[in-house]
Amino acid sequence: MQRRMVLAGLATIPVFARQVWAQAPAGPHSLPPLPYPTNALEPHIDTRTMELHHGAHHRAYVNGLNAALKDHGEAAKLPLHELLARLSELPEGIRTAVRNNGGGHANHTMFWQVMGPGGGQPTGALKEAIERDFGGLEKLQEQFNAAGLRVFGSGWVFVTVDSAGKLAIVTRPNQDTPLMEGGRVLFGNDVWEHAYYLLYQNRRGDYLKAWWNVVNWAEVGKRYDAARAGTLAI
Ligand code: MN3
Repeated sequence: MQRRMVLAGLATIPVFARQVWAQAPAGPHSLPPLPYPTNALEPHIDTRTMELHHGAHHRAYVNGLNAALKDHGEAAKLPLHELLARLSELPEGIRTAVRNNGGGHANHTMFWQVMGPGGGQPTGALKEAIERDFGGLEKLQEQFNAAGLRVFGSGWVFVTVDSAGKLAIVTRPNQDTPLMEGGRVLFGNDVWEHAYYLLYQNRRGDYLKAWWNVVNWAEVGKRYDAARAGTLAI
């Protein structure tokens, strides 16, 4: 029964991803389960996009990262945020693979967490920080959406948080992340076409606007508290 369920899930994953999965070495990193069903973010993010994005794209980053670390025991022992902060210390032969796949693993692990079907609004210390650093949620959203639109090609738009709780909007190309400079990500949105093309086609601006409907502010608030306590990792 268990096996049949796993195979039924596989049917939704394209052949290329199944092949990567079959060849990938086990661990040390693994694909975290989605914290909600794949249809939970409808109508803003469609089920098929979620299935492919989590089950194929994110899975490929995890497998690529494990493959890169296969013969590098010391690097394989590091927690992901530390591995990414120490890219320059890695052997040149695996640095690009770890940057792309490790960054992809970290970015998507964060991305699933900061979304949810509930919506809500920022509260407490997070709400105060948004007022202080952006002049309110609407202004944050405007600046964040504009920054996301300016990313040429594939990349991410993030709100970073430092240990004092100060917030800032930054963008990064490809699967780069502020974790690579030792920074911390409060939340971020994926502006690779695979994140929105099935539902929004080339209308990235519409996707950026709609995405705010699925931000899980309770979870972002917990991440804000963790950042100030020094315990936020990914
Ligand atoms: Mn993605």
